[in-house]
Amino acid sequence: MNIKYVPTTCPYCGCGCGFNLVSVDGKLAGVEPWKRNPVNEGKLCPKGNFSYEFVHREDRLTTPLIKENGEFREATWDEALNMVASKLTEIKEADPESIAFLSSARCTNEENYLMQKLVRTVVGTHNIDHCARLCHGPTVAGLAQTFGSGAMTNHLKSIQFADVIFIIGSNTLEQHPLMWRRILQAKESGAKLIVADPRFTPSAKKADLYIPFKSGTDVALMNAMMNVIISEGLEDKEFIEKRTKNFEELKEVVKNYSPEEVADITEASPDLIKEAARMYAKADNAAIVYSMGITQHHTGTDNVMSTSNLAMITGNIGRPGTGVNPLRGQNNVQGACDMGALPVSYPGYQKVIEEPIAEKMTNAWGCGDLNCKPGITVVEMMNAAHAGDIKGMYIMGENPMISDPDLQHVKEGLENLDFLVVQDIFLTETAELADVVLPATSWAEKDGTFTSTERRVQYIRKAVDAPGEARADWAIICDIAKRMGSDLFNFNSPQEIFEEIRTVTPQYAGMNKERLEKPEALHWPCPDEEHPGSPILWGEQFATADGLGVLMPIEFIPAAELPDEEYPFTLTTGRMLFHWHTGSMTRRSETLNREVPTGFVEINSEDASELGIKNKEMISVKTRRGEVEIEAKVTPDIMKGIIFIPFHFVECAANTLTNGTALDPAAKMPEFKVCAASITKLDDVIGMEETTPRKAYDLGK
Ligand SMILES: Nc1nc2c(c(=O)[nH]1)N[C@H]1C(S)=C(S)[C@@H](COP(=O)(O)OP(=O)(O)OC[C@H]3O[C@@H](n4cnc5c(=O)[nH]c(N)nc54)[C@H](O)[C@@H]3O)O[C@H]1N2
Ligand SMILES: Nc1nc2c(c(=O)[nH]1)N[C@H]1C(S)=C(S)[C@@H](COP(=O)(O)OP(=O)(O)OC[C@H]3O[C@@H](n4cnc5c(=O)[nH]c(N)nc54)[C@H](O)[C@@H]3O)O[C@H]1N2
Ligand code: SF4
Ligand SMILES: [Mo]
Repeated sequence: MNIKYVPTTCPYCGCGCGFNLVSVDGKLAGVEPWKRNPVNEGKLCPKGNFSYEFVHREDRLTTPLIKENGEFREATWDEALNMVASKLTEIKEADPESIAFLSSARCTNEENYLMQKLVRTVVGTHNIDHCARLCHGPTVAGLAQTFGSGAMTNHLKSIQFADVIFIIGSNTLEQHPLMWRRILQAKESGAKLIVADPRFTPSAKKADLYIPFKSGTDVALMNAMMNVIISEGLEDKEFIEKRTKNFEELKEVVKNYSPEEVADITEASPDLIKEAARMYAKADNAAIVYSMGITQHHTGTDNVMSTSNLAMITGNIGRPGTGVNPLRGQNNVQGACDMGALPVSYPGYQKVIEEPIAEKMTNAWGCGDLNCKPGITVVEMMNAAHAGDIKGMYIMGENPMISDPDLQHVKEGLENLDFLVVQDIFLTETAELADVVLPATSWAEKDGTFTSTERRVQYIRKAVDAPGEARADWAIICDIAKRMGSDLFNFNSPQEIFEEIRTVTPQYAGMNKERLEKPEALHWPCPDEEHPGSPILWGEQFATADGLGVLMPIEFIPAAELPDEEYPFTLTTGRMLFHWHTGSMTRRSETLNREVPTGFVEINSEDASELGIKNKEMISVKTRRGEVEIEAKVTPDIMKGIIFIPFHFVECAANTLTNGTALDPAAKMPEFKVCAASITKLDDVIGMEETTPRKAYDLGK
């Protein structure tokens, strides 16, 4: 018996936990703790623990597929790669701007780097984006304006030094469990926890102070907290004076947002807002933790900048236990952004619109001229496909047929393409629509690096062989580039790619193999080999041109679609502990899927009793985009007037309902967290006396 322990990094969330994958005779058998790993010290959440279960599924993609007369047939790699290369070349020759690429936060830095290099140097467009757009796009856009750079300011461990932790719009316990462990450790040493969320989540239940408030009113809530802080003289005058600008303008705006004045908007108790403001401002060290509750709005960037306002006027930045901490979602969404899988930036956030940067990259890559026209974003790509302006699309490791807003619109867009390539590990709902499907290897079958939410760059290591003919994403991209005539993709290993990344990504320049091999790893920016890395940002100055933090006076703007007579509820969407996004992996994991086999809609107990809806009854939820039949989960843990659907389940897909038309102007984020919905009892619709719960969705073997 041949048993191997391979230390690697979790493929799910941005916490970036490490563990050992255990293989027995070439097959994964489980995971074992990696106790010396400083991120999680041997602990894991259920997704990490059972992350190996989907790897050997019988329905993994094992050969390339080509669609003929509406049916897939198996193809050789040669055939499939030639077809992709020639089709992309044909569309590109007509107009490079009519091709769009979705890169992947599930793939490695090396793979994202190559994807954007292919798009820029071979196709000649900047039409590349990925799920960060639907996630922390507003963080990148917002914090770039206020701090000069958009990433988590502190590392995870630093939260232990906080005296007060303010969580807004993050269900940390379920979505970033090993960050939550640090928060609990801080609580054990006396830190106080404030949680603001429309749902009384498992995280909120552990709070010392919980503020229920209405989805889509975050700016009003945070302005009210600042109103209290300033009117009671609790601001940090020295920090404001020395490190920031625009305070007077901010003061002028927030003076109109007293907790009493915003009560109608937020439905939050003025007393709770005051108490929260005082707790946060009076703490020696206070940290803000946020995630999708803040970003997924058409005012996502405003919401983000409000968090930085709050931190800066109280001087809570640049020290352990403080900071603005956006918890990045996917295992490598930080890295995919760092690598330039974005329509506006090259690796290291160097802007595509700047002529000297284009010249620098042309020289670095030895390629032809690079243009300075920013590309289009995820939702814009789908709109352009719909309109016939985008003709070809290449989707690597994303499943927009469940994860993008307004699925009917997405489907029509993808069906309208002349050519769609999907590169995935499973035949997803999106891959079903492709002309060519390319089988990729999973994280357990390849080497490379992921960058976690705390800007820590860590290795993943191959533990087992890929099934059938599946190939690593980086190798597939190199082959396509070569077949499209490029000689800039002669890489034999992820390490070779990483060496090139270091030369063009200033933040990664000092990260060599020897340093990354150590479990302590490195946090960017790490500009040279002597630099120790940067777990905490903005201790002395910000990354803005003059080094000052920018306070942003922000007025509250309501959500784009508000409840009315026809659609009286506010629908918000999100996630749960046991499932991951579109379920492609967690629903194929027996243990995880057993926990929660299908979706549901949370509805407040009083609302339910007014409508005569019983727990577990099948009901219909409808919005202007569509309708789903779904099981009711009647609970006091959600505010009256608000309903919540986790978006993991195709049979009752939340995104059939969500609003894809209202986009954040800076970040192009759709409003996943608010739209207007109505609820109907199915008995009323189809005249049934009793409805039986639907059988769990069957994903086959
Ligand atoms: N188990 C699991 N973990 C995950 C993921 C997963 O799919 N499953 N996905 C990962 C990814 S990519 C991401 S981005 C993160 C996301 O992590 P989170 O942001 O924590 O997850 P969500 O459930 O989307 O939303 C968080 C909270 O926002 C609240 N909320 C709803 N509307 C509003 C509002 O208007 N304002 C505020 N302040 N709060 C609101 C919801 O009630 C919810 O509790 O999780 C990562 N971790
Ligand atoms: N309603 C609603 N919608 C949302 C959200 C919400 O809160 N509400 N959240 C949004 C957010 S924050 C996010 S991040 C997105 C996520 O949206 P997606 O990124 O589309 O979701 P995933 O299910 O993570 O898709 C990843 C795909 O990559 C594949 N994959 C896994 N590993 C590999 C690999 O190594 N190589 C390749 N080629 N493929 C691989 C998986 O099989 C899967 O199909 O969803 C967004 N959509
Ligand atoms: S907390 Fe995140 S990184 Fe850690 S085991 Fe769970 S899913 Fe994986
Ligand atoms: Mo995300």
